Amino acid sequence: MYTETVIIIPTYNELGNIEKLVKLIFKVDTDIRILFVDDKSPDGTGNLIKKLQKKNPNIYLLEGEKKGLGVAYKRGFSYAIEKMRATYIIQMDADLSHNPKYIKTLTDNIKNFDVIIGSRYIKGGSIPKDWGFHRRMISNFGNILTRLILNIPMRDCTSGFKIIKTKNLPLKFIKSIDSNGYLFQVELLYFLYKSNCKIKEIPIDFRDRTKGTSKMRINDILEYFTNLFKIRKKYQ
Ligand SMILES: Nc1nc2c(ncn2[C@@H]2O[C@H](COP(=O)(O)OP(=O)(O)OP(=O)(O)O)[C@@H](O)[C@H]2O)c(=O)[nH]1
Ligand SMILES: [Mg+2]
Repeated sequence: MYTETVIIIPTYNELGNIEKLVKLIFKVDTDIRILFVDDKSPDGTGNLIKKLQKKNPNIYLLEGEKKGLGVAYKRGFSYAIEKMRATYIIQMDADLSHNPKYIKTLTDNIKNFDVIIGSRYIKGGSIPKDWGFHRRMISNFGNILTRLILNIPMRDCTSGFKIIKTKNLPLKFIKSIDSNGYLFQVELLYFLYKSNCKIKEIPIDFRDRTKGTSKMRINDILEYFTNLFKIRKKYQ
């Protein structure tokens, strides 16, 4: 089986968001494949996805134990590359923070690049107006520090909304990723940058989730800063 584009969506307790998300994605592109990676969500997200699969063969589901976002993504990437033979992978959150309308912008722009990032921090992009001081600081400061420590030009290094040409993603690299949370995005991006990929950022308006709760905890933030230097060393 060969597939043009696979959207990988990790889910943990996203029951309230899945139906709307799927509907909006297929409104943008009827041929696209969606690969959900669900970690046995207690709220029954997996069962809902199985129900939707019966109506639409373009929906795929990988289930596993909860070991964090990075591990879930690794499973999804391996499957999309090895089993589905995807040419492009799109990464996207399930909570409707990433407006599916940008899928078209990503697929339109990838032709002449290796990676297109949906970016909150370039001109035309935005974060929610009601984000409190703390959240703004963590996200802004986190991105600035990441750029400085890794010496990379990208403005939004932690974005979870991007498209990647899979020819730039050897399975050996995917299996070697050891970052979780936001850091998964950074390690992936740093590897691609170090492999001389052509990377472009396009502006997105990032919205806050309205349903479900955030899974990011203080541990993730701590892990983030202690591990930036490890990543730099790993790919130098
Ligand atoms: N499979 C899997 N998915 C996860 C895990 N942790 C988070 N996710 C999913 O990854 C995506 C991003 O997580 P979010 O909780 O939205 O994190 P965030 O965007 O930083 O925080 P909020 O939007 O404020 O909730 C969502 O689709 C989550 O359901 C996990 O351990 N396993
Ligand atoms: Mg979110």
